[in-house]
Amino acid sequence: MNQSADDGVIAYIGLGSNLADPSRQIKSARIAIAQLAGVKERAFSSLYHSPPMGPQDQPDYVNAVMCIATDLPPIDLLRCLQRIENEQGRVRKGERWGARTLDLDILIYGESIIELPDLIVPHPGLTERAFVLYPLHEIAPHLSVPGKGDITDLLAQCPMAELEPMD
Ligand code: A4P
Ligand code: MG
Repeated sequence: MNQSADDGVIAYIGLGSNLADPSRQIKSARIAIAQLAGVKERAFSSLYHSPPMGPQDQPDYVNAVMCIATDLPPIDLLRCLQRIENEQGRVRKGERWGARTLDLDILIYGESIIELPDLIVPHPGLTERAFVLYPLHEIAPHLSVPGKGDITDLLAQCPMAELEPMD
């Protein structure tokens, strides 16, 4: 169901946090995203816990995926998500894959394949990351990821490893 809908385009957002009470950060971000003008929440996955990908000297992460219907163009949606990251205390230190209070990635935007300097969609990490694929599959088990294939096939090639659903 990644076609357009009455309320706009169906998009999927990846949420991640590993600082300052990560579960609370994810829940606050969910509310902030759902309150954006031009955005309606369609589904929200369970929260998932996992060890950090990248530098290991940082806390474990909490991740989730949200499905929205939106009439915001993709770049406007990105700017809104970056504003929410900043409002929740995100500090960019320039370290790749470093610790953060909140990371919001546009995973999928309808059928679009976008390759702009500031925005690549579908998100390039999507196919390798268990902490993205499993929550995405939970809320969209029949999804076809533009240019990448069916979510079930992607999931079959990505071990769950240490990813754990939280209560
Ligand atoms: N950007 C390009 N495409 C997109 C998109 N589809 N969605 C640009 C959002 N942003 C996109 O992002 C850097 C730039 O990516 C932005 O300026 C935007 O224009 P950023 O959020 O400032 O920096 P970042 O998040 O540190 O970089 P990056 O490469 O996006 O990091 P990732 O890939 O998000 O990885 N381990 C676990 N277990 N769980 C995690 O969630 N996350 C990371 C961060 C590392 N390890 C993790 C997790
Ligand atoms: Mg990011």
